[in-house]
Amino acid sequence: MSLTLYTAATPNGYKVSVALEELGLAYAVERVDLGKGEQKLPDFLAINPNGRVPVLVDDGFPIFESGAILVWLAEKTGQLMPTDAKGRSRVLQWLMFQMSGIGPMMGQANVFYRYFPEKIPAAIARYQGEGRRLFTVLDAQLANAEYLVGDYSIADIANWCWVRTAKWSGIDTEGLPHLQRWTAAIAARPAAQRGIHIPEASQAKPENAQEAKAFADRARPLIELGKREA
Ligand SMILES: N[C@@H](CCC(=O)N[C@@H](CS)C(=O)NCC(=O)O)C(=O)O
Repeated sequence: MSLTLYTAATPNGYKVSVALEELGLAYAVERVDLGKGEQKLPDFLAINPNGRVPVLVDDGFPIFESGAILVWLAEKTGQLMPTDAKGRSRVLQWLMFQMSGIGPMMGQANVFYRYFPEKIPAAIARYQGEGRRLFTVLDAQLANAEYLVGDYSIADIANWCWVRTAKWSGIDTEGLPHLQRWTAAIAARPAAQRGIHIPEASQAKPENAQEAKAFADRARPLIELGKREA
């Protein structure tokens, strides 16, 4: 069995390294330089037509979309997700909640709060507000449960890898004690601690700055277009 993770120091990439560490699987890491645009090169597009990290290649079979990778790993090992239909569905529900809500909303909050060359208060408020609303949903779910669904699962890993970066998105977790307790509990897990350093963020910092600049360059024509249409 050979596993190769194509990744970068980002929340979506960390979901997979945290899961692989938790499962104790051996894997090779191929760091993708997002700043240099390596994710858009033909070789990479052959394993992910969407041109984004992470991608896991399992014995030559490529899997893209972090949620799909987590399900693959859970099903392959029989761990981090129940095997009965209802238990599996509950985990998938909270995984989809992250993939369609927490991830995109926090991602857009980061774009408008951190990177966008123009500050658009309504856009920042919209994405931070929706992020905070989704946090309250997690907090309510965690009020009566240690983890999102029964035992620690891929749903916790997916949500945690984003929620732990709330400050960077400018989203407050004050007044959400269950979410805070859960965030700290997962942060204390050795596998989670290892996973969020694969790859090491310090190596990625200059590229992140480059990535921010590249984003600003790509966004400029869209802003000009918006002005013309207004
Ligand atoms: N829904 C995808 C999102 C992947 C994604 O947005 N990856 C970002 C890093 S977190 C990326 O590769 N960005 C580089 C780019 O957009 O070119 C997943 O969960 O795998």
